[in-house]
Amino acid sequence: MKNPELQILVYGIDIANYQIELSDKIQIKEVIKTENPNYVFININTDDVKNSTFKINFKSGKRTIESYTYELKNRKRGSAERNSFSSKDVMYLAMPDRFANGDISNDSQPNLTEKGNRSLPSGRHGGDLRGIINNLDYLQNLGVTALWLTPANQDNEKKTSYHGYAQTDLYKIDGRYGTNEEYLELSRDLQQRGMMLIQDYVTNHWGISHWMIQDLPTKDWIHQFKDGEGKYGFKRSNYRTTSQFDTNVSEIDKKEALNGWFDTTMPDLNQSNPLVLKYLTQNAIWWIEYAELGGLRVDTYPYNDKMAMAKWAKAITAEYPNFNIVGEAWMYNPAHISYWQKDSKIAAIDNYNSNLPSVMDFTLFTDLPNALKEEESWDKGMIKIYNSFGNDFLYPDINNVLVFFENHDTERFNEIFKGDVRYYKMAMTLIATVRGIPQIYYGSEIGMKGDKNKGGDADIRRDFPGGWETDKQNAFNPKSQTLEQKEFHDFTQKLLNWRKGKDVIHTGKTKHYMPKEKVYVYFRYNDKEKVMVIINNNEKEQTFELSRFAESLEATTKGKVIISGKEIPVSAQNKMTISGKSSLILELK
Ligand SMILES: [Ca+2]
Ligand SMILES: [Ca+2]
Repeated sequence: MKNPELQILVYGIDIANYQIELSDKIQIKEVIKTENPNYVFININTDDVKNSTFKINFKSGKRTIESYTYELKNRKRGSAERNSFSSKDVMYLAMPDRFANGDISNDSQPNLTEKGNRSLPSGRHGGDLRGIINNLDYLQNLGVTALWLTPANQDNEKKTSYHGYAQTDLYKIDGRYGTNEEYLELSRDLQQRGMMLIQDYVTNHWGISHWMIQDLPTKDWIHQFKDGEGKYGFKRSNYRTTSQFDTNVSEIDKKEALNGWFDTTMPDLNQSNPLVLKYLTQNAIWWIEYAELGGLRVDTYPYNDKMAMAKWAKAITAEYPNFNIVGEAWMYNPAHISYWQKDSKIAAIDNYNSNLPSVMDFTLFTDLPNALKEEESWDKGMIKIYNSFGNDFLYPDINNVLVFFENHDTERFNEIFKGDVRYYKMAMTLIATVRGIPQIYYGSEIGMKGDKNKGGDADIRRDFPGGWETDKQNAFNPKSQTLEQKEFHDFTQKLLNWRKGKDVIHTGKTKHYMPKEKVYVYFRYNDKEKVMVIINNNEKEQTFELSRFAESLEATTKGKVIISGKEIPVSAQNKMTISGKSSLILELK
């Protein structure tokens, strides 16, 4: 690696009471001991290591009590330049437990507490990596190119562990999903298809059953509150992460936001402890290298120590200069979100640079369904979408922003609009043609619903139909999709596959025109191509003069309709008609 320093954590009863020696005359730079004698941290310089393995010997006087063989693998060829996700890609978010069960023999594991039980909405349903590998044709044909899985590492909490965000072993895939080798197999299968795997990384917290939480290396490994509850001083976060940059903030609010726990089973990690930060950094790099990852998605980004996270992102991107990392900064103001993107001028006011390449457009996510369902007025309805893009100047790299209308934590879009495919098509058209990286959520492409308000998180994370052998219907196979599923699916498939080759969408500029009569029009353009997008949220068919768009249309005479392929006359001298509640994408000629 570019950074030759390595910290090896050794765990064992009273291990700190022994002398430590390395074989092959490898020099130890430093041995760090903590108040817990069961841990030692050994710093070495890997440039000093000539062989692929060496021994760590633990001695008492002249006697060797214990010896461990450590393997140092070579870096994989080309790993520094591996392709990472960008605006060329479409990201598909799936939950491994809920997508497909490809191996019923791993549903329950003797060493893992929660057993497979599909009848429990928040239980383990048995989905796994094999199920995903078996359905890669489906994803590839759909037109997605990047697969974001919610955490697949071991989460051995007693219940509701299926979401994976309370990890108990950061170096091991959960046995109910498969093995580390299968995770690598999935990544390689994806790469062979020109696709990539994105890991969901959690720096803010681990599961309370994590072996290191059960025997803390240092008391300050996690945040504990003197007036908190239980053995570990639990206090819930107030979730007010604007405290990260609020110049008027009170210390108590800031402390409770950043150091409070995300949930009772998720002890809040102290990234300002250099040992914690080193562990998180080395672990992330290990996964990128081992599993040949195409990117990271970082959970609960603004809940972390921001100075430590800037170092974390810098250490990773120093090893992998093309590597993309998107942080979940779930905030409601574009200035607040843009603060977290690398080289943000907003953050520079605060003398801060996150080094984080990508963020998520949570304001568009919030505005989009409202815009489509509200009565129009001065500040309501389609104008919300127009106003949302008016904030693009705040982002240092607007093409590296995730655009989405739902994820695993939000109400399902098709639930909000009662399964009305017209709304889905308008929203999909928008996220597939505006700047940024479209991110879609499993099942919506076949019209899946789920009500978070009534059924909680489990209801927006239902099983994909056809992923289980006993399922009555299989939506993975287009031939056995219902007519309704087919309408969602075919539209998505055509749109995403069209988008694949379109530089003008990936990196082109945008020019948009304020909505009139609930019709929103924008153009994506570069030196070679021009695409016109029209979204009509009016129930009625709309006919309008194109002269208002003359500065974009220029000498255009016709346009090819995506998805039908039909050519129609389009010019600034003519009118255009678009049917109610629909969208139109035109490649202009
Ligand atoms: Ca299984
Ligand atoms: Ca925190």
